Amino acid sequence: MLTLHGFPYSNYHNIVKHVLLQKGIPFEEHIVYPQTPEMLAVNPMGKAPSMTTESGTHLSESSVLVDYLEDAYPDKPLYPADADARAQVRQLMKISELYIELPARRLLPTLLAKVPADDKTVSEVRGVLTNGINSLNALASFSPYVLGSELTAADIYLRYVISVAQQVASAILQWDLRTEIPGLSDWSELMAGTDIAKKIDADKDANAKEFMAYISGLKKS
Ligand SMILES: N[C@@H](CCC(=O)N[C@@H](CS)C(=O)NCC(=O)O)C(=O)O
Repeated sequence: MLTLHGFPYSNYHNIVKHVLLQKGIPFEEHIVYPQTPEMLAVNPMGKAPSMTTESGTHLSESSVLVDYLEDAYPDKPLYPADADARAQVRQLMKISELYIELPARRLLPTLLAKVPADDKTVSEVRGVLTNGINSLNALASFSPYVLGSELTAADIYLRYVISVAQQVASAILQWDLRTEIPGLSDWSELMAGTDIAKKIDADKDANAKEFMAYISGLKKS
């Protein structure tokens, strides 16, 4: 059986978990934290998530895992058949990772561990995030899914990458992304209302205490 390595508080872990559940692929969830010997054994970057396929191959990088699952388990497709439309799904995933999640992630230590943020970092994050939001607004239709009438991998990817950006933006940048991104509010509700999303969110909440203990262990070491 497939094994997903990581932890339920991780947004990147939850992208892959959501895809596995959406496609109905049986898997085992192996709870393991970043940069531990166990995680480094399955992902050379030591980051969550990683996945061990049914043939025993270890793979990492959430977008690679999503692509792998689509290739290896083509039932219940999460990408359109048309090559251009498939590339548009990947484009939205890439833009939301590079220009929305990653800049916001730079301020996660401030959000989670109260590490003070310097003005230069805050200004750089705001600048990249502005470009990311403008690009998302140019590409997304939210009608009702991010790229049209069908749920795609882009919806699942965006749900978890935007969550970090929303938390960082509202807590540190005094910025409400729901007002910056027309359609985001209704789409977020639609995405949150499924049984799969509810399970993932409940698992995340249940993991919060253990994850915070892991974070405070890092601060001490
Ligand atoms: N590009 C990676 C990012 C994964 C990532 O940053 N995971 C976080 C958890 S949400 C992590 O492991 N952080 C700890 C670290 O970077 O050492 C992916 O798409 O899987």
